[in-house]
Amino acid sequence: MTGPALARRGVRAQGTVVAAYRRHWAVRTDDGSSVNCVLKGRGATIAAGDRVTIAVVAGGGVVEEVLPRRNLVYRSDAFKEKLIAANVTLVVGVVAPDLAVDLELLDRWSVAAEAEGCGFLVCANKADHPEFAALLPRLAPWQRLGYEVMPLSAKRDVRPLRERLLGEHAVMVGQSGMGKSTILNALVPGTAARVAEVSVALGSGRHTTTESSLHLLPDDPRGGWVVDSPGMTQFALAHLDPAAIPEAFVELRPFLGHCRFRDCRHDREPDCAVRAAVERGEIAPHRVALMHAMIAESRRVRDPGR
Ligand SMILES: Nc1nc2c(ncn2[C@@H]2O[C@H](COP(=O)(O)OP(=O)(O)O)[C@@H](O)[C@H]2O)c(=O)[nH]1
Ligand SMILES: [Mg+2]
Ligand SMILES: [Zn+2]
Repeated sequence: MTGPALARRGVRAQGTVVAAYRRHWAVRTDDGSSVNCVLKGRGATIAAGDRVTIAVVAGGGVVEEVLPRRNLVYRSDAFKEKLIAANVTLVVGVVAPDLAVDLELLDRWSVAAEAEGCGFLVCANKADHPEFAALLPRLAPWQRLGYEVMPLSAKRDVRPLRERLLGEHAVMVGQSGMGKSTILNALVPGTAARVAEVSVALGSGRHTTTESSLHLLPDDPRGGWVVDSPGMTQFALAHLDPAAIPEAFVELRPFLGHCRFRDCRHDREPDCAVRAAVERGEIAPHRVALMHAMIAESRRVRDPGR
């Protein structure tokens, strides 16, 4: 335990989970102490960003209660769930010009953000890179959907992103190598050292970003924070309710409820408002194809016999 005095033994405190490793959680109490905690009882889901009540005991703390959360951003397929963060207000998808960007991930991140009631921002990093000019036009479709695409050079100046993140509870997602850790280090100096310290304290013994970690934005009176998540090559959202998935595609919303059949799957039904919009060129066909694929993923997990 480090930091100011309030978190003395026997004292109860509220705080925010900043890192998780197996059955251990690093909690930052509201008075600024860092306490390495275990859970009382079993079975609770706890993610970075969760608000918890802890009791301080010899050598650390015990999580007594996870306070109600506004949302939980996580990935899931038929085999595993990977928690990313709780109480999120903004998902930041990081891409860069020097690696092969899987653009389907951008759609999936935007769907995850919409499904959890968050904003979505595309951060186009490495603006100083010679190939950057070729990346921006590829991101235009997300701009047309209404999402902000922010060019950034983490190596030169992260201030535009910092301004945008003030007061937000943000998670950065992206493939490995896009620059998430570099961005975070520039936003919150000393991050790499702190991640290493926490991972040693929690017994992971690894100094890499294998789990999500939460970092307070310095000098933000509104208490903004950013979560760095491990690099990912897939982003499955099998836990989403199939019926809620179309709503998470922003451009479909104006058409939902206007099909002939109330339970229209927007597939082969006659008088489908969504398909009509695709045919008029108002909706990109690949987004509707992804919607169908995500609904199928979700159904397979709910009913593996299908
Ligand atoms: N040219 C350039 N390189 C960057 C920038 N940001 C990160 N990088 C480099 O990209 C590589 C991957 O960065 P890292 O932060 O580890 O990516 P992560 O896997 O997403 O966390 C490193 O070699 C960084 O130095 C940038 O703005 N410009
Ligand atoms: Mg990283
Ligand atoms: Zn329809």
